[in-house]
Amino acid sequence: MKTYLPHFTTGMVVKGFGRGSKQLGIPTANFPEEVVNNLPEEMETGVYYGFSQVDDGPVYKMVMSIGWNPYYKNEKKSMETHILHKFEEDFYGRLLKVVVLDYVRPEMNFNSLDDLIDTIKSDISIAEKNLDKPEFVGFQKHEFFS
Ligand code: ADP
Ligand code: RBF
Ligand code: MG
Repeated sequence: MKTYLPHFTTGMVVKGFGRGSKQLGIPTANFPEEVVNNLPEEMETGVYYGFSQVDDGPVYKMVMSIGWNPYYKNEKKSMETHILHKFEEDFYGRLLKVVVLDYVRPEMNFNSLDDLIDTIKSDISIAEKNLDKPEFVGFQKHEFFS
């Protein structure tokens, strides 16, 4: 495990870049700039997984992308959480708590949107599986979550 993990953080869900991630079936709840700027300096950009909670709702598994999104040539660093649960409604403006537990891979560039999506789907399977491991399961009931 990386020295800066687990990493606990909280922030309000803000509007992202509006690229239609939701239309692709992979909505990502974006954190505000201040939260992104407060990440540990040593924390590499890339894909991570852990657990997340919206307000005082249930704690769900999540995958997170931290970085510059080379596929979209972003100028701003972002921190986007895709929660592994089907929500009935959007939750912009609500409080999102996350614990980042493990690193999957660095950020990559892709030749097509399909390749990006296939890779994200594989990230999701990895998270889904690994978060059941004994070293991680306990975090779902961590006192950090309300
Ligand atoms: P934006 O560019 O504004 O971030 P997205 O298409 O990425 O737009 O959609 C993100 C929004 O979708 C989140 O802010 C949240 O309100 C909502 N949402 C619904 N289901 C999920 C989910 N499973 N994971 C993350 N966000 C979700
Ligand atoms: N964007 C990239 O440019 N490169 C990546 O390697 C990448 N990996 C991602 C992994 C996950 C698990 C998620 C949720 C997003 C990732 N993204 C990546 C960000 C993606 O470009 C962004 O969520 C788009 O809005 C999807 O349409
Ligand atoms: Mg988003």
